[in-house]
Amino acid sequence: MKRILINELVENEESKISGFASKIRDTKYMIFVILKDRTGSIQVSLDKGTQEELCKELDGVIAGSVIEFEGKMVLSEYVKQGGKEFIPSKVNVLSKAEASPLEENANIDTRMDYRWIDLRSEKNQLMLNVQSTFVEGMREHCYKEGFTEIHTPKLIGAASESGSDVFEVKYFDRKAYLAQSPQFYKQMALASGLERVFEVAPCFRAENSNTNRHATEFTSFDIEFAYIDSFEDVMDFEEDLIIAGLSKVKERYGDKIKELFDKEVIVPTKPFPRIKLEDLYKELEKRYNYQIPEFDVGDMNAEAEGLAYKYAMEEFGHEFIFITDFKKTKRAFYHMRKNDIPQGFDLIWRGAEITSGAQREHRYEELKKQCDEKGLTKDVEFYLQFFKYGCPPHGGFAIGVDRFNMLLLGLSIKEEMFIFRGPNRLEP
Ligand code: AMO
Repeated sequence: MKRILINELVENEESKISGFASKIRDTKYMIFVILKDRTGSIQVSLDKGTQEELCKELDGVIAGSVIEFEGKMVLSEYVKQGGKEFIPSKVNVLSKAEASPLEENANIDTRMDYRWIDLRSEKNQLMLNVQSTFVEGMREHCYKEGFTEIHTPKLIGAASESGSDVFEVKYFDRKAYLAQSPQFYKQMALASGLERVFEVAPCFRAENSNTNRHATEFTSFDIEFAYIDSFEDVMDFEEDLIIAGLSKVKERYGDKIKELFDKEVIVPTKPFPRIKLEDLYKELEKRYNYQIPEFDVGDMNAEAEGLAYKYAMEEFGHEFIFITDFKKTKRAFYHMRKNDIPQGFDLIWRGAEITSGAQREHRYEELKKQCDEKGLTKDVEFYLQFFKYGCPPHGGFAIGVDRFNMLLLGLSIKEEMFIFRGPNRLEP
């Protein structure tokens, strides 16, 4: 008999189901197993009087075990689990579990030690499925818009993202680095004649920071496309991309997210508000008496991001806000500049930066000048070559997938990631 899923069970039809036993209750006359698969759960009821042999199969079997049952689903007004129960005629214990070392209210670090058990909860299953659905919605949008998915190397010969620290690895008799971003290679794809590319892949950052939004390895949804007129085109595309991702999440899981996380999935309207950094500073000062510290002038910091969100909500009733016109000393060398202003942006959502993006400098001479200015030319010699033999004007951005989902569900990044990597965390 072929396994069927719990939500496919038909009353009184002989069927086979299997899954984790999330609860086993052994009473005087009955044994009740709550069996869970990816579609839901059902109570399996065994009568000690009439099903003695079957009950014996469950001797010493505790919650966490994986069990297969053959039998029939019947309707019962006494059962809480959706008024349905499963009456087995056969029991097959596929994997016998030991007692879970994870107590119900364990702290996040203990939960991470036993992450695979922790992830079995309904909330965590939803969290992972929401992330998958968000990416699915964005991928679909990219395919629809003529994008090609690429896979760039993560082992590279030079640091790929100035401004963030890089992990060094021993590479035979020389040094290699873990890619901080696919930045150089997604641009190379455009110099290769692909006009629109995306990649969903890990980025590695050797940032020794323990915040609720930084990981040393995270997943980035990277976009790069050619023949743009300005970075406005890049922001326009990001609006559509996020709307596609969030629409899919809302449609599939909006109610469940409200129920389990008490968070509303709001599909944003277009256009998202856009503001120049200088104007934002003025608003933050006027409204919240906030002044950016000297060190961060020309850039944002965590506090300013929180307030920018507050401002966007108050002024525009919008959860998203694009910030533009950063200072050139604070932005990557590859941003195109106009009147000395980097043609880039950050996107803030629910109090944190979820994206950086820009129109790129595609003119070899200009780019080389900007590299020289930052003292990088030697390190990025290979990258400069991409622009020597013809390259269309282009731009792009990256969305931190983990950070996005964390904000969507109101979690910390440790709680949100499938497996978190931080300065003190390399296991499991
Ligand atoms: P940036 O460095 O701003 O831009 O990264 C893009 C987005 O990635 C996420 N992010 C992180 N998420 C978790 N942990 C971290 N340590 C971390 N660092 C960044 C954030 C951030 O907005 N090459 C450019 C993008 C581009 O211009 O296309 C870049 O990497 O959500």
